Amino acid sequence: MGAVGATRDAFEEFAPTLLEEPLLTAGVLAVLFLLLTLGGLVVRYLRRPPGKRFAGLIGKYDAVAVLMHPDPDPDAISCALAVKEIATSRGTDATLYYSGEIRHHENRAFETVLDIDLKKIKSKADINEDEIILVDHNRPRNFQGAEAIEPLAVVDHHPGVGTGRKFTDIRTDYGACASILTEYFEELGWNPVRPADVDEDEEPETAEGVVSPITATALVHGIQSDTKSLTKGCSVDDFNAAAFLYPGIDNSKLDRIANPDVDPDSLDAKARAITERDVRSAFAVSDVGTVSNTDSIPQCADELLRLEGVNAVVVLGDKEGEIRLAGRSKDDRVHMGHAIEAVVDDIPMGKGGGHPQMGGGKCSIEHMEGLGPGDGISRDELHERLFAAMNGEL
Ligand SMILES: [Mn+2]
Repeated sequence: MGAVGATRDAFEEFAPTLLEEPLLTAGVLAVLFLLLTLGGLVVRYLRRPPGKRFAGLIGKYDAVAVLMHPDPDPDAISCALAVKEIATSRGTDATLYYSGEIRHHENRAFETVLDIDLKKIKSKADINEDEIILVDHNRPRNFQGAEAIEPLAVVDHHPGVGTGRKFTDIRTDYGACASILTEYFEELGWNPVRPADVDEDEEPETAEGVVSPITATALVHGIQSDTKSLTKGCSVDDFNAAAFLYPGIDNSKLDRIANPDVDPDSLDAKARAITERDVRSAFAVSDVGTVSNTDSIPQCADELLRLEGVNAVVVLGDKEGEIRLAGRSKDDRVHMGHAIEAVVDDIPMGKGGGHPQMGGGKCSIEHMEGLGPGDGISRDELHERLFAAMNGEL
């Protein structure tokens, strides 16, 4: 007799008992039904899309802090806005924090045109809430007490090992973190609303199920600015997210934040960067002299990198006794962050660093000229050292 036969025998022995005891039968069926239902619920719970898990988690708290990375950009700011909108719909207060500066005139235009309330912090003690959600970065950095923070949740598209205690969603194939938050809205069943449909007095951002035009416009700009208008480093998900948000875009506001007016001083600095450029083979250095707005220095570097045949560029300028350097490289031989670091390393209090394609640094003119232990270097020598660093000679 095989195993099947044995099972059948056992069933035949058990079945009559079941038939004789209707109460027992009902009991067994009820328990079975309960187990199946519970199992189904658990499976459904585990399979909930991240947007629903994220919203459910935030809803458990009275208040959360949303932390952007230092010197937040449109992607980070728009993500923070989206988290706030989700939190508000769940009755949770959300306060948006950043460290550093809101730099670049595009980012400041973003903040003012969209009338966003962001709180600047210098240390962990400036954050009032116990629970912290990180957007567009996965490890808090660049302020006092940053390392001690154990975030509740992390939503990001950068590589890294930072995680949230209860929720982590890092998608490195996405061009913008804003695309991830946009998907959360989709998963929650929310839809963008046409700007004309919104009554200005009515605080639309609290309406559940509706992505406000401010947030939709911000997210689109976040996607555009992190992907060079969907031309660089983006995936189909970024295109889909932009398409989803499209009906909610406030076109005039998007135009104002994407193409802000340029101040005359920045335009002058750009002109000097172009005319004063020193190009040697594939590298360029340009000294724009004294500037009123240091944001113009990296913009000059971006502009010069567009010059045919130039693969790496450093622009320097000064403001209030401090020299700022901004470098860009599309040359695999030049790690721009390391190059600038090597140049300012010998100057007391000099700071430099960055990524392979993008680097920056600063040093005080006083220290450069030799207050410190070294003999000091002149501005012309600094200029020469930049070429040496790009050539890998430092
Ligand atoms: Mn980003």
